[in-house]
Amino acid sequence: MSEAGIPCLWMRGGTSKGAYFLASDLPEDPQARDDLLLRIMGSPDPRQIDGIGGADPLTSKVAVLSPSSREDADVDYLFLQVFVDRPVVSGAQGCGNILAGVGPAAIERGIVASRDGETEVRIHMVNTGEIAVARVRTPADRVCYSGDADIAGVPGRHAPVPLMFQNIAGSMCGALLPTGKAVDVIDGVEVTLIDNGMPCVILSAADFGLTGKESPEYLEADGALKDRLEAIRRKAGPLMNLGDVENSSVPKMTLVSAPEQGGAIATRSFIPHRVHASIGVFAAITVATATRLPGSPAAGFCQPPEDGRYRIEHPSGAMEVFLDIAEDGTIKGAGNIRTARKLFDGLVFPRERIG
Ligand code: NQM
Repeated sequence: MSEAGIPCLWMRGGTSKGAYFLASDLPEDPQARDDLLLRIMGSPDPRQIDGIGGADPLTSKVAVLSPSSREDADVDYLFLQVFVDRPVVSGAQGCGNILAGVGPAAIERGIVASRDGETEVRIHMVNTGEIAVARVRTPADRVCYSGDADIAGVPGRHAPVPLMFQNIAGSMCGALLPTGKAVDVIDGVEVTLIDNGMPCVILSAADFGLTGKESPEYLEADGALKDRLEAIRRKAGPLMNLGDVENSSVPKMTLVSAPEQGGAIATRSFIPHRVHASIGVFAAITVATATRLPGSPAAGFCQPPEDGRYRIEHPSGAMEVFLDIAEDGTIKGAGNIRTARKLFDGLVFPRERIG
């Protein structure tokens, strides 16, 4: 017998797309929930043909929302990455792009009351335990998705959703530099193992014989490169306090090189097996942070911008992230502007269990 439809908001958050659910509409047991999400997305299957996933890690994402369990937040947001071609659902990372849709979705679903004009939504990011503050346009108390903000990787202009974060260092690794060093050497390659919101391994593209400006398709077709990066990633996992990362979406592998569009640095990000069409929000903040570490493969490309605005170049343009830097050089906070859009609101019908 087919299962009943489950209320689901399908939204674009930044340069990603995902299914936004109320926790109360999903099974409480994590294993039953993950099994259901795999069937909803159509995983494991490289085409996700029998589900709503878009056959790409950037469009196979889930946000689970509930009224906040914390006094200092309005909504709890659990991010889940549904792997496309493996039966894996991982909560080992947050996602700043899907985060952009959380404020609007929380208002749409009545978790957060809107205010006439603009509504500030304090979001408890359950994966990392940190708080994000989003500002959502709400003229006449309704979420407004149209506006003038333009983000690289998304056609057209939309209402801006400014996001601010504090104390995101060591979000998953326990410390900004989990090995205590700005540079480690793995398999003979100099790397920076760093987490300012997203666990990332920063590597110089030149160390792999690359310019760092190659297209995602070109990089994905290079099996030898992918094998080398995956070998380094597996060794980096335990060093970053992430344990065995075989079935984990972190750490991300970010190749860096000199900027060529006036930005701070150029990037190509393996997330961790496919190459990102642009770059994740927390990943960009983490790369910007790495540019400040003497000796890092990310250092030396840019003069630190005086206003703290770092443009991180990526395959579809550049993402600007803001670092709020204290006088002693520590990073107090970070921010970014995203856009989001409600694409579909309805019931989703999961595929039946196979076998
Ligand atoms: O780093 C993709 C995305 C992301 C993550 C990924 C993200 C972030 O672009 O904050 O947004 O790295 O898997 O959605």
